[in-house]
Amino acid sequence: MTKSTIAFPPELLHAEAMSWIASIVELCEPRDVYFCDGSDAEYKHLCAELVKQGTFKPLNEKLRPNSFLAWSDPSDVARVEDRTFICSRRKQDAGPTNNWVNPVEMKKKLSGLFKGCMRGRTLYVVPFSMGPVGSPLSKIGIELSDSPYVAVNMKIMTRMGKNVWMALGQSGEFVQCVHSVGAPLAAGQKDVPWPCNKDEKYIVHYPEERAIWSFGSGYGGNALLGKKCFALRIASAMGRDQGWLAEHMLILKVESPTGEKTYLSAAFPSACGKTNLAMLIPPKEMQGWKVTTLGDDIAWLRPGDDGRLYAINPEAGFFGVAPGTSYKTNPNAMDSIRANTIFTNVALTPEGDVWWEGMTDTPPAQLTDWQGEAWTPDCGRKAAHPNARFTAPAHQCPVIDKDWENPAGVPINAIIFGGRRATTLPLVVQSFNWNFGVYLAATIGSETTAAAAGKVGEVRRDPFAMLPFCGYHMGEYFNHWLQMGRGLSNPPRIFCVNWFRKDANGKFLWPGFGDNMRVLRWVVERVQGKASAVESPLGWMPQYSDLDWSGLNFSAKQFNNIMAVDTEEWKQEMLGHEEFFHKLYDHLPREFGNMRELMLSALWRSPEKWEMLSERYAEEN
Ligand code: SAT
Ligand code: MN
Repeated sequence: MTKSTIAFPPELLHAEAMSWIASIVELCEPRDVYFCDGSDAEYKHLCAELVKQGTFKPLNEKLRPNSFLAWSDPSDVARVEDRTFICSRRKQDAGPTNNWVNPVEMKKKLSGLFKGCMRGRTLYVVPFSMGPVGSPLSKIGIELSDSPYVAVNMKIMTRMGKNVWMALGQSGEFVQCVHSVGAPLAAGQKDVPWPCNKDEKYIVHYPEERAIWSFGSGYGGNALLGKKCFALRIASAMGRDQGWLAEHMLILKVESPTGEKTYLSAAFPSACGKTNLAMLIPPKEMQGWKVTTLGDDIAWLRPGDDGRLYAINPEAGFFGVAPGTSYKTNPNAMDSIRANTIFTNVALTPEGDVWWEGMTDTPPAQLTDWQGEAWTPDCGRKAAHPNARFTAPAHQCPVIDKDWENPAGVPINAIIFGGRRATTLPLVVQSFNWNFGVYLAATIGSETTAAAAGKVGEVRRDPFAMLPFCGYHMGEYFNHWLQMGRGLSNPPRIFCVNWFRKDANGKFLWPGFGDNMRVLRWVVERVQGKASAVESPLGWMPQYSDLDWSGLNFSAKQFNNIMAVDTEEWKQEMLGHEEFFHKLYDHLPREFGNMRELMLSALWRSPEKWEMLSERYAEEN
């Protein structure tokens, strides 16, 4: 294949895109080039090809219609953060929390790796829109990938196909995404079911050029470049320059029994049940309350002319963690994946369906595990990889909101930040104001468990749940959030939650799941000015009588335990903030210093004297 023989589709009128595609063809030397049109017929055809090649196993048509199972190479099962780079021109623009290499040097390295890297393979041209095609909040990308697995996943996860060429026109902007599994085939060489490169992996972002180059992995966020690479890392840098926010947040709507609608977005570090919260089913005793889903992972937020913040979900599908998902924990997710779904690294049942840990109470008597080995419940191995995934169209979710594709977005009334903390952080608190909310969001994190590296109980800060996903200096990111607040006359109210507080015996104090609706109700009623609260050094807190307890046996004493603000714990916590902020010192907002001082002085006062804090916070910030 040479660049002069590329058959561009008639809809593609963008000269710059065409010459860029030609230059990548010249560099990577694919056997041929295929332009995806995004049709269902094409999807079917590509899936059939993937079956032929051994990458996909078709699942039982009755049990899991039009669905497929892929098993990856055992070495290619998750994002590779230590191989992820933000190559801004200046090191300080990437900041101390990102890996950085000089872009000139990185390009030299990558042009070596990409030279001829697609030999023997087809290059798929995947035009996609993050957000509804043509929405003023959406952005276009073009991914050039030698992986048909990527092409079919992108069809589910984004708006992909021909009409994107139309939206792009002759001179529209697009993000350049180049992806190779890094496994060229010599003449006559037989392919493997999951090609990847075991020695070299690079997930590289050039934020100034809005370009992404990914080499060596076929998996998830390493390869589906619309997701974390574009919609978070590149988009966060775009948002900084253009006055909007790209966030690692779910979006949901709460509707009250009287029909009032409140839109919430929420950020949590990984393994905090974001998909479960996005699709929450309220307890049956809370008659008439309804939750609908707009997104489970990423939100793009932009100020509207009315001074409110509007959100879209840039994605079109769910790329969710399978293990732990069940009809008990998340029936809506289970219904979303009942058909037309790609499963990766889950186990196969003898009937040709899928299974993973936690899907049913009793595991099947025999399975084929995610590495293709025979599996029985007593074999001592996991049947599914813990990071096994499903890729499913969002419209299959039974509680998908009717506005989930509204090109104007939805007005966000409240933003929730969650931590995973066994101690210290109360169940819920409302920030006094936007700026203080930014401070609290900058300090969220989770305690390390025995399985993770580091000391048990050590807090890993994950500001805004964006640590691996911010495409520029984290301190500048905090400043950008403060700046955004200044431009909003009706900003969302900010809340912090912690579903994971434990008692002295290590037992969770809060039931979680559907019962989180009790907290959401208070949040909604605070936004509407209906619920009362008391002041604490951390913000406004509900009292026992402010929450809806119908159908749950939860005493005032239990509530006080889960809401307690312990001065000694908070002295430690504030030291932890300082230690973390130290890393970002030269770019840290000045406002953060004032807020620390106020928090510290408030913590030193007795609870009887906590009153009027809100006014002091407002004055000083
Ligand atoms: O693989 S993804 O990056 O898409 C998901 C995740 O790791 O959070
Ligand atoms: Mn995520």
